[in-house]
Amino acid sequence: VEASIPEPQREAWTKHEYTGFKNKDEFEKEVVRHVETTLARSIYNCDETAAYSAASLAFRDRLVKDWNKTQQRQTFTDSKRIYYLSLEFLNQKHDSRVQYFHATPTRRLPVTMRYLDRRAHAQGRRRPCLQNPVGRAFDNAMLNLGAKDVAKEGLSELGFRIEDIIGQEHDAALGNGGLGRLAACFLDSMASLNYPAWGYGLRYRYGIFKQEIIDGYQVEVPDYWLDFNPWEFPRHDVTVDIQFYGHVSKSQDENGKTVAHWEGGEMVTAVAYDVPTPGYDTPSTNNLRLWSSKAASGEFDFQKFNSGDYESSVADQQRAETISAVLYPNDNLDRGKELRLKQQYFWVAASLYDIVRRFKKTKRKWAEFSDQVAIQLNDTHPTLAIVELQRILIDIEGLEWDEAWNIVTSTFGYTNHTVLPEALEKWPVGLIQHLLPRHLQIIYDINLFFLQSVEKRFPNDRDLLTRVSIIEESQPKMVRMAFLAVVGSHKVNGVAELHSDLIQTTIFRDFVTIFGEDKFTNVTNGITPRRWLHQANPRLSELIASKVGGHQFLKDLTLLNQLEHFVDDKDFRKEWAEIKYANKVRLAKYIKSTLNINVNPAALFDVQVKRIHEYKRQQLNIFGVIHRYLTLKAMSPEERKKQQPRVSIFGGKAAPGYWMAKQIIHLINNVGSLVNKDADIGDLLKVIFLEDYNVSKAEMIIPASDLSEHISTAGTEASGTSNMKFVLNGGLIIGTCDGANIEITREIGQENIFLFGTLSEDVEDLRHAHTYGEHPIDPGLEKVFNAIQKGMFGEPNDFNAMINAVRNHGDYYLVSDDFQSYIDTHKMVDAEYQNQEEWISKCIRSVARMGFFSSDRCINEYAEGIWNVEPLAV
Ligand code: CJB
Repeated sequence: VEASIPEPQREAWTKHEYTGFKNKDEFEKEVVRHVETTLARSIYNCDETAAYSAASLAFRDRLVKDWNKTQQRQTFTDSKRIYYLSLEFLNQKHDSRVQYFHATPTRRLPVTMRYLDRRAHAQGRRRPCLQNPVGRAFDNAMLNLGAKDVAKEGLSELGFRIEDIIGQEHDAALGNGGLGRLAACFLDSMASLNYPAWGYGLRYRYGIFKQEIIDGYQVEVPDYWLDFNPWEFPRHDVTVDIQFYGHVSKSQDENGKTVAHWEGGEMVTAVAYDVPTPGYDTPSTNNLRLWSSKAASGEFDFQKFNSGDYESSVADQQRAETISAVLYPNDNLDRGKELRLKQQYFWVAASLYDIVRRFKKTKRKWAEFSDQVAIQLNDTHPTLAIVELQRILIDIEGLEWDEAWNIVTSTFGYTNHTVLPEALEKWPVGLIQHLLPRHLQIIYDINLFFLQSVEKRFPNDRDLLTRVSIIEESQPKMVRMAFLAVVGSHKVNGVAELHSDLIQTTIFRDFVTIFGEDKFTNVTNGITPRRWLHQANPRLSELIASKVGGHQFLKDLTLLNQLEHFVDDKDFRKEWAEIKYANKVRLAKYIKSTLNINVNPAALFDVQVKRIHEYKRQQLNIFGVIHRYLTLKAMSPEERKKQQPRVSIFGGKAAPGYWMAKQIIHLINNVGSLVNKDADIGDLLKVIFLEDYNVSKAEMIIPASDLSEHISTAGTEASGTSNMKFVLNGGLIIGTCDGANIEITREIGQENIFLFGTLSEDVEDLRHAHTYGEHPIDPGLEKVFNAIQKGMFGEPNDFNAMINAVRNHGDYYLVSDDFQSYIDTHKMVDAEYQNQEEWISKCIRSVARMGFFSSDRCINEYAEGIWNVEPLAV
C-alpha cells in the first residue's frame, strides 16, 4: 500500500500526530475549541445542543484515530473482510422525555430553574445525578473509550450535566424491528470481537415514523433525524454512479466472444456516509457505510439545464434524492413497490462497486476474491448483489460465466428471517426488465443453468423444475428472490433451530434435495449484552459484575453461570429484587407522566412490546385481558381481594397500511379506557399502550418487566430477540413453542418459562380442520367476543374484522385453539408470582443460563461456519 506522503516528510507527521485528550483538562480544552471554532459559538450562546455537539466531536476525534488505525491494520494485513449487507440498522431513536425517568428519579425542572441549578452544580453544589442516560452513539463512545468519568467531570466544570448533554442526541432509527436491530447487534459484536467487517446500508432521510396515539388510533408522523449528526462522515469524494433503465446491446469482441453492453437510461449518484462503529473494550472500530442518493452530475441534467429547462433539472434532482428518502415501514411484509426495488439496486450496486474496487487494489487474481471477501445477505433485500457481481465479472471484467459464477457462489451467504408467505419477496419480471434490463437477462441465465443441472440429476421431473424455478410462471411472471438467494449462495441459514428446520422442510425443501443438507445451517440469533444489559440496566449489570469477577462477563456472557452460586444468597436476592422494583418505579413514573395513569409498581408487570402483527398475536393478549376483566367483574369483592394485581403493557407500531394491526391497537386503547377507570377493579388490572415504542423505550421497559409475552402462532416467529432481552434482564416469559423460545427453554430449564399452545407440527392440521370442518369457538373467547359486540369497548363494528378472522375466516393464527391454554397458563403465572421468593430464584437462575444468547456467540458461529474469517489481533 502506497502512502501519499513521501518518506522524508513523514517525520513531521509522526511528530504532530493527533492523540486526542488524555485527561479532564485536555477534554475541556477540546470541547471549548469545538464550541468556538467548529460550531462558531461562544459562552454567550452555548446551549446544551452545542455542548452535546462539541463533546461528541471531542470523542469522535478520538474514535476516528482508532477507526483509521483499524482500517489501516485491515488493509496492511490484507485480511479477509466481512461485508454485512442490510437495508436496516436499527439504533436508538432518542425521545427527550425518556431520559428524565432513568434510575434515580429527579423532577424535570422548568428551563430557567434548570439553568440556575446547573450553575449551582458547576459551582460544586451537586444534586443527585441520573445514572442511566440514553443517548447512544455518544454514550457508547464514552463506554468503549473508557472515558466517561473524564467527560462527566469536564462537562460539569464547563457548566453542564452529562445526563442533559447525552439527552440531546437524536439518533437514527433506520429499521423496523427485529431484523434491523439484529444487524446493529451484529455490528457491535463484530467490532468487539475484532473481526474486519463493514456494514453497508442506506442513509434514509426519514427512518421509521413516529407513532402518536390520538383517540386510541395510531397516527404516523415523519421523523427527520439529520439536523446534525456528529457520528457520520460524509464522503463527498466517495461516490458511485448507478445506472437504471436503458437497454442492452450485444457485440463480438476480438476473440469472437459475445459481450453485453448496458446503455442509456439514467444515472443516480450514490454518496458514502461513514459511521464508525467501535467495539467494546478494544480499539477495533469498524465502518458502517450508508449510501445517500443525489442526482448524477453527468450529462443528463446538464443538458436540460443548458437548454433552459431548469425546472425539470431540479425535478430530476428531487427524483434522485427520493431513492434514499424513506425507509419502507413494513415488517414481515413485501409490498413490491418500484421505488423499493430501486433502493435495493442502488444500495447493492454502490456497495459492490466499493467492495470490488477495494479488492482490485490488492492486485490479486479474481480466483482469490472469496478468500478476501465474504458478503452476507441480511434477508433477500440485497439478493440483486448476486446478479450484480456476476454482471461485473462477466460484462466488465471479462471473466467466463462459470468462473464468475464460482466466485459469486463462494462469496455470498444468505440469512433467511421469515417463512411467512406474505413476506417472501417476489418482483414482477416486467418491472425488472424495465428497471434493470441486463440483470433480467442474467437472472434468466442463472435460472437456465440451474434448471439444466437439476434436470440432469433428476430427469423427467417437470414438477420439480416448476417448483424450484427462480421464475414463477404466474400472471404476471415473478422472480422469486429467496430462490435466487439460495442458488447464488454457498450457505443458507435460518435464525433459530426450529426456524432452520422449517425452512429446510417447507420453502426450501427441494433445494435441500438438490444441493444437499450441508448448504443449509442454523445460527440462532443473539443480542449484545453491552447494550441490552450493561447500558439498559446498569444497576443489574454492576450487581452481576460484583459476583462474577468484574465486567468480563460482558465479553464472555457464559460467565453468567457463576450466578447460580448466589441464588440463595440473601443480600444478593434482596438487591436483585430492589433493582427490579426500582426499574418498575421508573416505568410507572413514565406511564404517569405520559398517560396520566397511576400504576402500582408492586403489581405484576406483564409486557408485550414488538411490531403489531396478527402472527405475533397481540389480539390473543388483549382478548385474554378482556377475559381477565370479565372474570374480575364477576367476582365478589372478597374474592377480588385474593387476586394478583396486574399491569398489562403493550407497545409497538403497526405498518401504516396494515389495517387489522391498527384495529388491534385501537381495541387495546379502548379496553384501557374502560378498565383503567373502573373503581371495582382499581389496581387489580391496568391496561397501558405506550406510544412510539422504539429502542430507547425498550431500554426502559425491558428491565421493568416481570413477565413478557412471546406468543406467536407456532412456526411463524423465526426467532424473536426481545425474548432474550427480557430474560437477560431478570423477567420471566410466557410463550409458545416457537422461534428461539424453544432454545431459551432448553438453556434455562422448563421450570423457568411458561409455555403454552399448539405445537408447530400440529398447526397445518388445525388450519385444515378449520377450513373444511367444524370450528367451534372456545367458550371463554366467545364471552369476550360477546362483550365486544355488546359495545363494551366502543363501537362494536370497529372490531368485526378481528372477530370474524377467528369466527368465520378459518382462524389462521389459531387464536381460539390456544385461548384456553393461554388463560390457564396466566393463572399459573399469577399463582407463582405470589410466591416472590421462588419467583426471584427462577429469575436469577434464568439469567445465569442465558450466556448462549450473546450475539458474540452468534458472530463466532457465522465467522467459522459461513464466512471463514478470523479475528484480527490488535
Ligand atoms: N424479521 O424483523 C423482521 N422483519 C422481516 O421482514 C422478517 C423477519 C425478524 O427478524 C428477526 C431477526 O432474525 C427475528 O428474530 C424475528 O423473528 C423476525 O420476525
